[in-house]
Amino acid sequence: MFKTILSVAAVAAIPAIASAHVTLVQGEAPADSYYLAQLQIPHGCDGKATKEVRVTLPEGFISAKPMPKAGWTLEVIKGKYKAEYKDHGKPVTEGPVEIRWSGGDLPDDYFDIFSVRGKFAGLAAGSVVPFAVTQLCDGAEAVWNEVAAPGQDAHDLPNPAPTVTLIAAKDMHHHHDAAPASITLGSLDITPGFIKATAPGQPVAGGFLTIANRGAEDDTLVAVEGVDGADHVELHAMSMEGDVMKMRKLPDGIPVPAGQTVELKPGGLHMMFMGLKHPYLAGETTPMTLVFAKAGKVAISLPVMDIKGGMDKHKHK
Ligand SMILES: [Cu+2]
Repeated sequence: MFKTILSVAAVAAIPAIASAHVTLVQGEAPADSYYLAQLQIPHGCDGKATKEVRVTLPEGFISAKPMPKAGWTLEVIKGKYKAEYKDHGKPVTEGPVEIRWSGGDLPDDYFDIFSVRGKFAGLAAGSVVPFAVTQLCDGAEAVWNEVAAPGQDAHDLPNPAPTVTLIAAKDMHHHHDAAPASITLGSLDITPGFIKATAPGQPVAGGFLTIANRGAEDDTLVAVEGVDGADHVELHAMSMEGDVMKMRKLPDGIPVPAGQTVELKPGGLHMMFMGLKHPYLAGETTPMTLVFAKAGKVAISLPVMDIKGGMDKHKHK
């Protein structure tokens, strides 16, 4: 587990003047992925209103785009990166290195969020990445640029830079499936399973989950909608006939009888994601909406997992 930069206890222990530091809303992010850096400015400089916010973008945070804010003038300062990075396969050597929002007025009693989106490149999981911030007020400033040395506790710094800790995409994924939370819809308990990862060019993918009907009424999973990356979803059954594995489409859906648990699993009932627009990659999570005849609709996310066998063996028309 990673430490958050500022615990609640630490805030409470520091008296009035530094009652809160500038922080990032999301303190963890997967390495080599997009990140929305949302900087929370909790107060002014020594009681004075903030008129300008500057953030120095860290090396390895490329192709940045700030979010404009009403009442503030936006300035993007560009420069050379220290290294060459790849963005969508193209080399990138320069881009935004500092963002300034100026001409605004953020009273000491209010807080606000300043956002910039970019992509982490070339930074390993475990990196603690600082976004140094300077607040300019009338005749005063607050600088948040201190970075903890190895072995030092960031809590001991009077003016720490807000930081984000990069984690492996796999760790993110494990965060999700460590406790596969069931989702309740009426008398249905739905436990997420997974989507089987696909190779480039593979047209279909199988999806799996478990539905328990705790009620007294039969229900039916009739459709799956709104799946990113697939044209549509069909509900299928698979069974052995002799020594041949046969699959059939279930146009009326998958029944979920009262008091029973129905498991969609490799080699049996499954969701079939048809017309894939891109491969499903292990470690990703795909949201979708399940539609039941009686219970209605519910949103769910399934992790993509690299599991061999099962779906590879048979053909779809
Ligand atoms: Cu199928």
